[in-house]
Amino acid sequence: MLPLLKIQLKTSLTTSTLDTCIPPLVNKTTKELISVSNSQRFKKSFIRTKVYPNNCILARMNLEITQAIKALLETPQKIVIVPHKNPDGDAIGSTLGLWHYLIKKGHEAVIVSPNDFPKFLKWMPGSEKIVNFEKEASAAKDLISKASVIFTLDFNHLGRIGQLQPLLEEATATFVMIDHHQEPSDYAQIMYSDVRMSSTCEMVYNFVEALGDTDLIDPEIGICLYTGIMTDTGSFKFSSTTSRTHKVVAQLIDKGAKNTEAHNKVYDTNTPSRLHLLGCALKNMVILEEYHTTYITLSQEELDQCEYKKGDTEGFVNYGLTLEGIKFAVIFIENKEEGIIKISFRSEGTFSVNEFARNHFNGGGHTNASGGRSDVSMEETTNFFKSLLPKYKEALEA
Ligand SMILES: [Mn+2]
Repeated sequence: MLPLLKIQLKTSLTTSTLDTCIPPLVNKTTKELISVSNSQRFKKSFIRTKVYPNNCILARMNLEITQAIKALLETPQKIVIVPHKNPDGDAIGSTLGLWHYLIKKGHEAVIVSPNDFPKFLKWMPGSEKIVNFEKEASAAKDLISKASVIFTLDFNHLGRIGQLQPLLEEATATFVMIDHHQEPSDYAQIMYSDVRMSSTCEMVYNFVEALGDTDLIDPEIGICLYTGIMTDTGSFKFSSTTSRTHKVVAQLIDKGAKNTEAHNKVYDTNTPSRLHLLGCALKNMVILEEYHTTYITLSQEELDQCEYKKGDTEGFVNYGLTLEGIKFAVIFIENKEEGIIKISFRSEGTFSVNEFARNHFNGGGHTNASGGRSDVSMEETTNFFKSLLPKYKEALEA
């Protein structure tokens, strides 16, 4: 993989003012940019974007990135699009939205997912064409080795793609990252990384818009992007939701995305066993008022009793935050097969569960939503978790 052009948009601007601003002009053409980095081929070189005024959201893709992408996609490419392992609504929505768009533009494109995704996303147009690496390893290998461009969507480092990691590390394609997670690693030659974005789907909209192609957005692209924005913003309620998010969603509805259908198909497809599992989770909820914290545990035995299927526990962690005065909610889910406890963290306000997960549970994510893992037993894990809380007492009161 040759470093072609490193561009990173990574600033921590306020998201309180909602108007968009135009990125500053860059006085270099894409050819110049590419030749600059070609001369330093094996050096890791970032071309950083300028600092933006402190009171605006850069809602659109910056000019340098746009130029680089345009140059890259000028001729038909063999493209592989990769979401993270255990893909969620945003990962599947963004890869499918981009896939439909790239096909329309005349590229050969395919989505290779590290593993399967939940049933409540399988209605999305094109989802049946996604290549599942766990089931079709040799086809996936072949596609990745022959790709000229690899898009990685909704994750920030190659450790998030499980068994696909070594294949992507060996790939000779040009990498494009589109992602909104914090602290992205620098494997991609072109990085469209912006932690202020509500979702990768919103960024794919920006991507299509920057390339001047909003006319190509049809009901299929629209519903894919709508669904990812909807799931990643908790139906437009998380603090990452801006007026720009609503404007993008409005555009998608105008383009034919059936918004009510997306809500029904994602949220109103419970099975009795899933509701029983939710009941079990809520029964197990422990409330630590002193620390404005709640946590839920689900053992493998409890999962088995409720005929657990992938995706069944999606969203359970959020129930803790619906309690008055609770700022920090956690769910610990045992996975006997992998020998780990999978953990999801959610917070309200300024308490960073990204840092918490990073510092103590081999994970990370966003300020208000992150994940992690533990290799010891459930009891040891929750005891360790509780032992950490006094240190954060003040932060959890803020
Ligand atoms: Mn996302």
